[in-house]
Amino acid sequence: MNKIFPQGDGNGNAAAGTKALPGGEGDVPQSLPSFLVARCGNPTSWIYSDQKCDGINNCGDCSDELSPVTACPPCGPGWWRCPSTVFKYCDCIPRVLCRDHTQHCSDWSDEYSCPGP
Ligand SMILES: [Ca+2]
Ligand SMILES: [Ca+2]
Repeated sequence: MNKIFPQGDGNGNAAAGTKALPGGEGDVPQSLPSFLVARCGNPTSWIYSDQKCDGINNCGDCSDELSPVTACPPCGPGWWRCPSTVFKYCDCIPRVLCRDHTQHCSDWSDEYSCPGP
């Protein structure tokens, strides 16, 4: 990924180039422009802004996906709205997981209500 890092500290030393991955703890990206960064419900966790409302649970607690906390739009046409049983998703799952004979919604609606992909 191409991310912007600050210049040296004025003494000719390049700033440290190692950053924790998004979702990591402790390394708050204060050097990044604020529009690139979104905070999770856990203030020590952060994600890149484009990971907000993308359907994937990047924060680990879904604070990047759940409305009204994050004010995400409703599930898109390729998604089925339900309480996910899969850690990776939040309140929408990809419709390809519908009718695959595996439970992905806590109410089983992916197998019984969802019309399929
Ligand atoms: Ca996300
Ligand atoms: Ca399923």
